[in-house]
Amino acid sequence: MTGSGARGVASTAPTFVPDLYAILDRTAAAGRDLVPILDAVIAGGCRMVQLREKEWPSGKLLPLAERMRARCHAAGVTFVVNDRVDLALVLGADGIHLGQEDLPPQAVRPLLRSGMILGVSTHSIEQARAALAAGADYVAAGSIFPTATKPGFELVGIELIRTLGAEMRVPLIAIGGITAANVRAVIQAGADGVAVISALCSAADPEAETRRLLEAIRAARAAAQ
Ligand code: TZP
Ligand code: MG
Repeated sequence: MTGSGARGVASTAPTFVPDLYAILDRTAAAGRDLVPILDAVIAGGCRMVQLREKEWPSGKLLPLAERMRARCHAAGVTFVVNDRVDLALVLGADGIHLGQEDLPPQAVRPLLRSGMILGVSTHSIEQARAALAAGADYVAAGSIFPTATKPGFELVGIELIRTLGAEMRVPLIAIGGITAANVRAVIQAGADGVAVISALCSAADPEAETRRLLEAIRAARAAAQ
């Protein structure tokens, strides 16, 4: 369990705090260097970061990923790689995040270092249950709200969080269109945390935005107690 009282990953993984999960993506950052954004979200108090890259091949991504991993580890921040199991292993990342069209979690788990976090993106009750049964350490569910990061992507709505919050035994992370203005409703619906791309990557001041999101999450939790 984490200090927040939310469900926590019961593995030997390094710090895993499922409150604010910052997903850093070059496209969402409009080509801005991700390293200063990473430094800003860490300075703002974020404890878990994912590198998401849909365009660059892994060889091109490696130097940036190594810099990001080193900074996360120096700060005690959990560092997860999206999609690319090979890169996560080469880097010694803390975890890997898989989508519905990536390699299945059952196939990937045996490749991972002991204690490595395996997260899975889901878009329905059935997918979330399957991810749990496959041994996911956390389940992400979305898109909760409309988002430019995945335009036209199926909206699952906050109702899915309400349903899954009652039955997931691992941290439930809401994703999709989440901002400081709407995060309260998502946490109150039962999410342990939220994953955020554009609200952080496109923020003029990602450190201040991180603080705003964390404050809103903590306020929502406090109100729910
Ligand atoms: N999966 C479901 S919605 C989404 C992903 C990766 C995009 C979330 O991005 P944003 O910018 O935080 O809405
Ligand atoms: Mg994927």
